[in-house]
Amino acid sequence: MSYQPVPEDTFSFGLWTVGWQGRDPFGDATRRPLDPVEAVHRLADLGAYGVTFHDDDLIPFGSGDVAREAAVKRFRQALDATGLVVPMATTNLFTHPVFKDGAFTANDRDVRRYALRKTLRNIDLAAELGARTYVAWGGREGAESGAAKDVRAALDRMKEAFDLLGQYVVEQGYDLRFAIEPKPNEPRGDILLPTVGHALAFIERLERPELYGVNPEVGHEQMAGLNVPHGIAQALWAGKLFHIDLNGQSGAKYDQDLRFGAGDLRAAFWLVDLLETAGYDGPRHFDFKPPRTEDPDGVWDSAAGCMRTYLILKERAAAFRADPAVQEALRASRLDELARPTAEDGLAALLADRTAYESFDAEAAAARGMAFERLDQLAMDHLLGAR
Ligand code: 3MF
Ligand code: MG
Ligand code: MG
Repeated sequence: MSYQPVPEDTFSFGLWTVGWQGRDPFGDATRRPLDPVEAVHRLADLGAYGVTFHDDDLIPFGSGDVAREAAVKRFRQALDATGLVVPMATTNLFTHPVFKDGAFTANDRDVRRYALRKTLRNIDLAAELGARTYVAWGGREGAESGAAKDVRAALDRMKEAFDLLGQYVVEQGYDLRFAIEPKPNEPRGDILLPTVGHALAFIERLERPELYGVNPEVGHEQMAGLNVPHGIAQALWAGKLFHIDLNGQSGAKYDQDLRFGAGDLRAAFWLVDLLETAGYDGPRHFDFKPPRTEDPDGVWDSAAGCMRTYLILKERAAAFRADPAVQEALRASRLDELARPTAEDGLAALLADRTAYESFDAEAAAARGMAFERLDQLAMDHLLGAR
């Protein structure tokens, strides 16, 4: 196996990922700015199929109309030359100091109106470039202290913002859906819509819930100590996995943005197994930061590594599923029984069934082993290449 990515693998990267200059809270940039046009060419050479961007990644904040048009034209020419597509776009509502208290939920009303206009403007560009998904990460929608944010009022404002964006997309006739990206903290002390579950519940309160799904990020869920494949599975179950941000994270600590598969490799294995078997047909999008130790060659090694690890895990997960010993172990752990409804005979039959309760032998049932350890070691063997 060469693990050489091809466009059919639908790998995409944000301009801000390979373009990250390595500026962090403790140190200055370690790399020069990367021209978006060069990023497009290098990503295409590596075998990616798509590139994504925040408005400000492509058009520097504050650019006039002439500079804006020139930047878009160059970018479009690079897309045409390479065949790369733009499956998703998003808005930067967190870098400029005006967004220090958030955007859609900033206490300042004029900041909220500006944030909406900035987003609507970039939605036009996203539609123009053929994007089908518009991601919204509420990076600074949150607080550091209790009285600073009335969370219920802020959620009203968040709903108001998303309802307006949905109205706009419908009125313009754009073929675009929104994907809300949860994150528990960083850069704010606490961020609103901190997990996949919070975002899914929020979406049901919107005027057009069908227009909105989630864009979970591996590291964001892990920062909250959560099981990523479980969260993704619930999003799939709800029909709401519109997009995904793949990266790596070692447990509940600062936002590491490691390349995909670094950090919790077992979670990455189960995630790839899930995405490849559950019918997810969206892009495999990487949102990572090549560490600031890397020079430009290291950046491209890091990007290539994200795709290579995904393809290796895809192969290992398929081998795991195809292994007769695994299929036997799955039966021994009674996964087939979990797939069967509990009371397909109906409530009356359940109530009349004496074996379900009166004569049920709880002690005997309790004594049955689940055989999960054997099953998990088979997965481990496949993951480690020992089978
Ligand atoms: C931050 C993120 C963001 C979002 C992006 C929207 C800068 O931790 O993950 O990346 O993904 O703003 O796609
Ligand atoms: Mg992130
Ligand atoms: Mg992200």
